Amino acid sequence: MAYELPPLPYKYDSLEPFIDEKTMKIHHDKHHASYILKLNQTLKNYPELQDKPIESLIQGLEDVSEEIRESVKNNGGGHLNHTFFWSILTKKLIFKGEIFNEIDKTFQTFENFKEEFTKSAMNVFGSGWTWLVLDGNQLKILNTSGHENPITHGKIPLLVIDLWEHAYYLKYQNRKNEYIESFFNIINWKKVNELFLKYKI
Ligand code: MN3
Repeated sequence: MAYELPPLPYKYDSLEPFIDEKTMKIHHDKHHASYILKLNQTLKNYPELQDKPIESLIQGLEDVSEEIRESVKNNGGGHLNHTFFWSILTKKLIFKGEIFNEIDKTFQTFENFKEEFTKSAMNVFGSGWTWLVLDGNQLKILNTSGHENPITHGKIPLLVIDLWEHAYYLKYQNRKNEYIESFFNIINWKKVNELFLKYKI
């Protein structure tokens, strides 16, 4: 058994004009695929880890042999983060749900949330991710670097933006702020709401 690249849950051009088809194609077919390839190479001599769901592998990173832990964190994290990222993106969607009440409760207004999330994303230095997570019952915005995933630290991801340059550079070049602004047009709030309802205590 080996990890496999899951197909994108929509077409490469579905997120146009916010994320362009070419970026999606390279990002999914080349970058995401390469993390899986390297993860499988890393686990070649560890058959007991090859059948684990990717979430369990990353959640239990501390139990992974030190020899391969960094590679599992980077490449397994790359696989998990990208799979999650694709799943919370969608074509324009009108949706209302409890997650918005919780956002208002935590950040006062949606605009405040958007502002804080954007600020946090702009502060990611180098390659990383900005997340909305559930920490117990509390919504929090946090950044991780490389391909670290918050589940390693017991927090549950609800939403994420990929801030590696490969995620936006073809279309946006240095205009990272425009990419983040665009991201807010293609969030799958229905999915985020489902996760919130599933994992809130
Ligand atoms: Mn990426």
